[in-house]
Amino acid sequence: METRVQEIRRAFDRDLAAASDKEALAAIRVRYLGRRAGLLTGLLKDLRELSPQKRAASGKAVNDLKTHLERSLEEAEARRRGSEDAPGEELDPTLPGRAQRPGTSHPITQVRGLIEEIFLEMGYALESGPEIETDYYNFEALNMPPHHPARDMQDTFYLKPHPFHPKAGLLLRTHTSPVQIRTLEKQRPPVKMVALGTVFRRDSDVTHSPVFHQVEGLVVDEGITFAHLKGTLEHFCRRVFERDLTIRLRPSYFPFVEPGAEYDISCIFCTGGCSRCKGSGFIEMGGAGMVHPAVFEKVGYDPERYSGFAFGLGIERIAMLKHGIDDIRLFYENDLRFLGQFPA
Ligand code: FA5
Repeated sequence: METRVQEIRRAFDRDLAAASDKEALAAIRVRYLGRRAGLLTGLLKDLRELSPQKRAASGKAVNDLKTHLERSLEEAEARRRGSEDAPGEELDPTLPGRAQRPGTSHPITQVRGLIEEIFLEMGYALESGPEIETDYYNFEALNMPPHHPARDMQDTFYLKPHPFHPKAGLLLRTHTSPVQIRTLEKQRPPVKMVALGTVFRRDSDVTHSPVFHQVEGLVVDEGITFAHLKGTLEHFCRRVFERDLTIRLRPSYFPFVEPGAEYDISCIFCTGGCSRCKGSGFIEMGGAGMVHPAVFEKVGYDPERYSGFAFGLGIERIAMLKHGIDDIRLFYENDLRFLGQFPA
């Protein structure tokens, strides 16, 4: 029996080494492991007919052979499958390629681009300022001296003095209004500028984020009036929301404008009151007003000669209204299921 086992093993190894394709391997499986007439099946049958002592002696050899046959065949079949899948072996050039989804710009970047475009059309210049600001530009030059209660509305992140910025009192700007001061310092009227950029506040809920984006507008010249402000806001809001709407100005307080106002647009979602306008028919947009004489004095302009208007608004707010988004955090989660809905 042991001699037969060895013969079968040698023959199997020879056959397996010579097998070059799937069919040859299948034939070997039938020849050696086939249920009815396989050589191993034959051996097992013969084993059953041996006396108990002889069966015990030959049983181990037959079992080892069985393990060898099964394992070697499985390995050979796996190798063949692997080489079939290898690149270049059976390339089908007619298969369609995997589509690459083109990237798009972030919805905030898209809305920012649209806002810039509208103001450039109106002849505004684009200005910018640093995101790490001094207390002077962020508050003091805007008529908010230390301990002014209006500072409480814009709590922010303060930087400790550091070798790279040794001056005390540096902070992350809370609004884009410091760019008003920087622009008025560097040029003389007529001034007609917008500044768009990132701002920071200690603020967080479904409509407020600690990092967000604002637009600042400033026009200064002789003879600028509140009517210019209203007309500008109305034209801008109609362009950005692509529809006819009206502007409503409500008296409000910002220390750097006088008179100051908050401006609303007639609701873009309804005609008679809905949850988005809280039944009022108007939606809040931002703050605005006429440049305060104290600001002109800080930058050395004669408030008797020059007048101007300024306004500010949040880019996220515009994007949320334009796209009907209720939760500001969606903009920053980088979820492609959300971002993919804004093809550029
Ligand atoms: C200001 O920041 C003033 N600098 C605006 C201004 C400019 C007034 C020029 C007068 C003249 P306010 O704090 O209201 O104002 O912010 C303006 C807009 O920024 C708000 O209407 C809102 O849309 C947006 N905003 C404010 N805080 C947040 C926040 N945490 N997250 C997202 N958007 C915000």
